Amino acid sequence: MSKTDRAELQDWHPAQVPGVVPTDLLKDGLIPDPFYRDNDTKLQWIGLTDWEYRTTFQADAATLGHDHVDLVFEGLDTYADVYVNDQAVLHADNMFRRWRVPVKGILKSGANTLRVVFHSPIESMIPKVKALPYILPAISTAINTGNEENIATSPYTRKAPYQYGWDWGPRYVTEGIWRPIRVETWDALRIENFHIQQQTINKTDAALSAELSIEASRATTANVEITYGPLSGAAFPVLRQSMQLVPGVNRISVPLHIASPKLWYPNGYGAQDRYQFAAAVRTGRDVAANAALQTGLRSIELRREQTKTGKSFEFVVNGIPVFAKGADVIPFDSFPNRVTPEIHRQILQAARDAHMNMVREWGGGYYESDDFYDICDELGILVWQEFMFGGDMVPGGAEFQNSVKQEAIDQVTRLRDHPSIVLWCGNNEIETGWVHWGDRQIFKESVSPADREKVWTDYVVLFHGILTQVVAQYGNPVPYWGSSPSANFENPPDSQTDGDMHYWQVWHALAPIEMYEKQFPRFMSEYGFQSFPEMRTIRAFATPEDLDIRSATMRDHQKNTGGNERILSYMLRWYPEPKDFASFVYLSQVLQAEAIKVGAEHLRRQMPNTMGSLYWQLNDCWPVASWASIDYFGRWKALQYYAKRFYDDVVVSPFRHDGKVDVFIVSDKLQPQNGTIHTRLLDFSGKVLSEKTQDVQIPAQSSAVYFTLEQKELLADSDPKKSFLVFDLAVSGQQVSRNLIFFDTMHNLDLPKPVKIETSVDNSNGGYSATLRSSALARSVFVSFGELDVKTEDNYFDLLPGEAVTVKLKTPPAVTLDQLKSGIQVISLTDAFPASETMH
Ligand code: BMA
Repeated sequence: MSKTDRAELQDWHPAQVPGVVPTDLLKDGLIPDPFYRDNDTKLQWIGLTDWEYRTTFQADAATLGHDHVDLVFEGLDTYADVYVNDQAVLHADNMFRRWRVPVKGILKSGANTLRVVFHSPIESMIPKVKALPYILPAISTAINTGNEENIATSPYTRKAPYQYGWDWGPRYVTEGIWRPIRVETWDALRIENFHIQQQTINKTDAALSAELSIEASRATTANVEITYGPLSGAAFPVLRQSMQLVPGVNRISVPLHIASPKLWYPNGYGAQDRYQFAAAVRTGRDVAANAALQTGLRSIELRREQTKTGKSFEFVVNGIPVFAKGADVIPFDSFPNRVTPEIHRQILQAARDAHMNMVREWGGGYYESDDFYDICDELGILVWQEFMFGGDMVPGGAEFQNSVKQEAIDQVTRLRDHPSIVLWCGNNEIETGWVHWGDRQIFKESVSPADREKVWTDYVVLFHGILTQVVAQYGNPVPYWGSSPSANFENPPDSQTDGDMHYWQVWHALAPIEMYEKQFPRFMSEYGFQSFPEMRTIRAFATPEDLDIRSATMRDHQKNTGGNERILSYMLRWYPEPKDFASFVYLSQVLQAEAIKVGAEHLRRQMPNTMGSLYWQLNDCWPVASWASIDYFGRWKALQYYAKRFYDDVVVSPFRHDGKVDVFIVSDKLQPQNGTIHTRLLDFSGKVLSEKTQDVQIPAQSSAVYFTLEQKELLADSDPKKSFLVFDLAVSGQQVSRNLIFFDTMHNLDLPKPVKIETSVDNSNGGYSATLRSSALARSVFVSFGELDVKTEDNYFDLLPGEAVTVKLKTPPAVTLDQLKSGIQVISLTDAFPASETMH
């Protein structure tokens, strides 16, 4: 199956379709685990090799009896020559396109051969790129300095950009039949596409049209029947329309109305009602073709209106401005064929559980499989969908531009009936890169003014011409946005007054975490902070001697140069040095969660000036130190638990600055609420130093300061190193949000140490739970169960002195109470520091 000198690969080996070569090599025992230790650095030859797939398949008389027999490829990765019975039928050159090849004349009854020859995307492109007058700046040259001949081929190849290496992912340039192949037969006609166009949607009426493209092989009269109804329930009306088909593609539009429709809402704003639609095309009495889909009915607007402070940037769904709470999503695996619907569901459910209502599908990966969007539809997670351009400049030329245009049509028509998709965005960071990045500056200076102009023109043609037009024509109507971040050329990208913004001074430029509170963007689509995945995850790729941030393995599982040291350097600004590697790992998660909490709560407090907070990043594509809040194995980091709290619909968010504390409440609720804020100043053993209770009326969708505490007055008789504030917000007698304020960083406080946490595990009310109690303040309490796969309902929380917290546990069926009792481990913040620390 390969053209390589490796002896073990001169034979044919079984391959899985859909799949890619590395996962077959792994399955067939020909390579070690690509994620183990630094194996990724040793397996680069796979992407430098040509590979061949072959199979035989049977065609029976019934198949061959049809007028048309097509081979349909849902995705070929990437440069592929396809042969049927040794006849060339297709040359593919874009991973994101779907291909349909008529093969009736080539197939014979009985056994037929199919051969797909993949050419290394790197090796085959290098000579072509070398022959160009200039080489475009790319992400992968910046990251992979050891790149073959150091030539970036990625800008010229329509293939998942992250596979060339990213600052959170290994370089695995895959090849293979990565999406399904099938044989499709048809006679007089086939439905090429079925789509429900949402014209105008409101609570009284949904004005829709059923749009059909029908490919006919001969002139004939057809009757189109459209049936529709709620997803769960009987289908109601049938609409019939007859039409005269001509050979070729015929389009028909059948208008329809649904009175008092049940609308689809994002998570937190209402239910996710959906409808089903079916189309049947009859010639005479026979159904010649049919198709079905389901969708949700909703109106969508990207509102950008002049305001006092610039221009707004907010998503308005069914007339409701939605504060977007969420995170950026990257591919779920370096090898896309390993991602199952269960993995998507697990992580999207975690997003919903953390009160997220939006994910941004970042442009450096691949267009997700249908199940991803089905789950987003079901869970009410809005999708900011990018075209797959991750940061490389783009070439021009008709061939490349047509390929992207076709790719965009394929993907937009595949995905346009998903109500969750509310934005198509041209690319990630190409515009801001061109304006702001050092490597682009060097490039600009290295080429002629005419070439520089051409590179920019090629950018504008693609992202403000071709893609704008594809989305307008096929997009259902969903708004288009040229680049993230940008201000649609009305302002420079990364503006604080217009468009969306990525903020990376915290982290990449080592700015203080508190700088998050000095940003006032209209919509923050990226900001992030790294941490390590938990020890169980690390042990899956590292040996005991690797457990050091400077080891080759731990450096390899950190793709952002200097990232491990960066975590440590930030850590030492707030905390004492952790006592060992496991403590460092734990503390890195606490630090990340605390940092993003500062940013997220600040952004929410700026509502409605700011209308979105998407932190970088939700997930990982392999086990690694990264900005993710959920690791590769689906395990929640501290940040995911924190997100559940800081993204809750109603939060109390005290903001300490300039010697005072402004006590905000932020509410995303559509109804006003009455509540009370209970404020306590406590010492670390739980003694109440002062307290007050205030009734509050919380308007719908609001952020406001309810009162301000002067630190001087408040702490008149108390030691700021030994006391802290607790804010508890209750609505209708129910506790809904808690927040703590300390008066210094953790390493300057006299935190109690060691803290003894009493723990019991019980089996009551039909499930396991753990109850924790401490006589002194215990911060960032982390409950784990060794190698047992136990999911805790909450974790990394603060345990107030004397207060009992019960956490529900989710375990695999075989786990017993005794195992839980002997496996439970509980640590809190000060356990991470050496015993000799001055804390007491
Ligand atoms: C962002 C993203 C990614 C990158 C991340 C972390 O700007 O768009 O390109 O992984 O930064 O550096």
